[in-house]
Amino acid sequence: MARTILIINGPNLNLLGRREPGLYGAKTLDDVEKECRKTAAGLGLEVDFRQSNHEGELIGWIQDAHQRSAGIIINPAAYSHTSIGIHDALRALDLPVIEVHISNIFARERYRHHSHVSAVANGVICGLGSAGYTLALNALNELI
Ligand code: CA2
Repeated sequence: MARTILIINGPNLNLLGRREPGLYGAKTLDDVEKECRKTAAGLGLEVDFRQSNHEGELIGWIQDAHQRSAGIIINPAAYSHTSIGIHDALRALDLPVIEVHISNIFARERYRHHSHVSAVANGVICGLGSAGYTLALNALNELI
């Protein structure tokens, strides 16, 4: 069985570390990817790390995941709160899914309190900064 974890990042996460460090921390998305690769190597996992600002592209990656991935870590960013399409794509996929948010979405605006992804995720990690990604890798390692 494939031991590759697909890590998907949604819109504007390419700006990590460059804007709003008080909210999202000082690490760039490249730094997060490096941390994920290091943790994955220790667990004997491969990582396929991606970011897109386009909902349809994210949905395409989710649809294709069953061919080459053992599980998904997804930070859907703003699409968490709006996208039935991402919810449906994850629901149709028979792979474990962990949803990650860098910030604590429940301590923020009301419109961030609900995520359409959470109902189709095996687990949700939020508010722990970029450590959420490596915690999710450890959790997925137990699930796959
Ligand atoms: O806390 C998270 O990880 C979020 O998924 C981040 C999203 C936000 O819409 C969610 O409610 C919570 C925003 C990602 C935008 O990232 C930026 C990073 C730096 C500067 C500007 C935006």
